[in-house]
Amino acid sequence: MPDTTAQPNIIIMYADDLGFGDIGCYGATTIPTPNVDRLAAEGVKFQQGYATAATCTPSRYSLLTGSYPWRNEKARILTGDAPLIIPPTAQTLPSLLKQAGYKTAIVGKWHLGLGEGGLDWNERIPLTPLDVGFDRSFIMAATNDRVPCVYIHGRRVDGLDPTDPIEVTYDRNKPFPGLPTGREHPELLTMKYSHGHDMSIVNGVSRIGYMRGGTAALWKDEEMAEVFLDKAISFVSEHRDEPFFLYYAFHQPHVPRIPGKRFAGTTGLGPRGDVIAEMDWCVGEMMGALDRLGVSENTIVLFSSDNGPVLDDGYEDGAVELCGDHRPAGPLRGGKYSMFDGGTRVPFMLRWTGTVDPGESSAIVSHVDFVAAFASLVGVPLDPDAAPDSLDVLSALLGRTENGRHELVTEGTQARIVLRQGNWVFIPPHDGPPISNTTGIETGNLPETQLYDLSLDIGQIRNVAAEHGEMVHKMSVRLRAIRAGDRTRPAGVATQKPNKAS
Ligand code: NG6
Ligand code: CA
Repeated sequence: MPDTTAQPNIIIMYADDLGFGDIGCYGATTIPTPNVDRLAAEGVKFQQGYATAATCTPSRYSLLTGSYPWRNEKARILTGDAPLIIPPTAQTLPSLLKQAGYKTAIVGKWHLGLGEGGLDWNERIPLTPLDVGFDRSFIMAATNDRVPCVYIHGRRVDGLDPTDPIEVTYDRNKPFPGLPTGREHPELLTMKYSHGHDMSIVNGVSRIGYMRGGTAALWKDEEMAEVFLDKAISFVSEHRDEPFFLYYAFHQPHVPRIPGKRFAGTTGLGPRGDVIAEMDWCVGEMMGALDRLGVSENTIVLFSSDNGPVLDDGYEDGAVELCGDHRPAGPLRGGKYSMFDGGTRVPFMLRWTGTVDPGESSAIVSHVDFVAAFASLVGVPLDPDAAPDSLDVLSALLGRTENGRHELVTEGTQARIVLRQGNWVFIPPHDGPPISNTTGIETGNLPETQLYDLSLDIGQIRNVAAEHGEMVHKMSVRLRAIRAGDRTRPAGVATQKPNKAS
């Protein structure tokens, strides 16, 4: 039972584009994920755990701020040179834990912007994770398919040789003269692109954006898993004797999928399966480290994913051809980018050995709730204007009740928002293709209103809008009100001292 002095360590392990059906404990049979499966078996496994968005930046924005992403128009997939989109004054998940005395760190994918615009990558970076609540930061700026392909340690590019400065641009009209691109020199590529990703070539792979210089600092994709794991374990070891918070944000299974030698070719599903197996190994290594350090019982471990799955996300890596019977989104419709549940319903589990009873939960919970729930756990009051959409669902997260959220807003790409109430899902009419011609994923765009009853129809096959006019009306009015500015966290919630979870 958490008492008023509960200060367990907290680790959030966050996969990138891992689907609801991609791991064993959620039904996958072809990709071995013994470590994540063990984590689930030792904790609470959520059947209705959600990201707020079907893409990365907005989803991570919510996790750290407790705000729905569409409230900030900058919370869309960012380029690698975009400015920081979280105001340094905001109360965030790491900053509130810091208020409670935690040491805080991020290791892995960031994708929430750096600096103030016009960043010089060779200088001290003015705005980084260190300015929104993290004591330590070892990150990639954006995604593994976007330049700059370097690690950033604190405020500096890691391993940069000052005599070989880095330049970065996302201006399509300004490729660096004389430097080969994927589009002009496909013969130089070790993995071909299928759409986009035809600009600078780094490590044999063409990326989004142009960069030159910084040769000594360039990452090697096949080593990235171990590089991040090493940093993550060092942080935990160094802070074993004080409360710590680690946001360990994997790059897997985002494109380009390039596993280390140990996992290449191990799954039969091609690189996408192999990097999921590799990510699972990282989870196991971290769990082993917690055991060795003797902190497993005093550490909450959360595992989830920033958005749903995609097979062809821009490289010819065999993900489509080798998928076989594997269903990355499990029984759900759509995937990454989609307004359907496959976009945002993700693997979601919490282990707190000795405190939380193992089991399954059908409570509806969202990453946006971590701010209020953990504020409540550690007894830090939330600022009145902080985390406008974060609900204190701590009891549900700890598996003590099935009462999670009644209402939830999620979004597909382009901030197209969807309302869930109870088991009803309401998707407003939208222009645009019903199926993406690049990824082949159903977007959720349809000229008519859609209403689904998930209690009978988890696959969102039967649109019952015509039979439930009143529900459609009620939900469209509510969605408009929320969009127009209604905050969804009742004022005053999560400002009281904890203990109510017990
Ligand atoms: C898209 C990229 C995709 C991926 C995504 C971001 C193209 C054609 N597609 O624009 O490959 O990088 O952005 O993914 O460039 S996310 O998980 O970080 O949101
Ligand atoms: Ca993602």
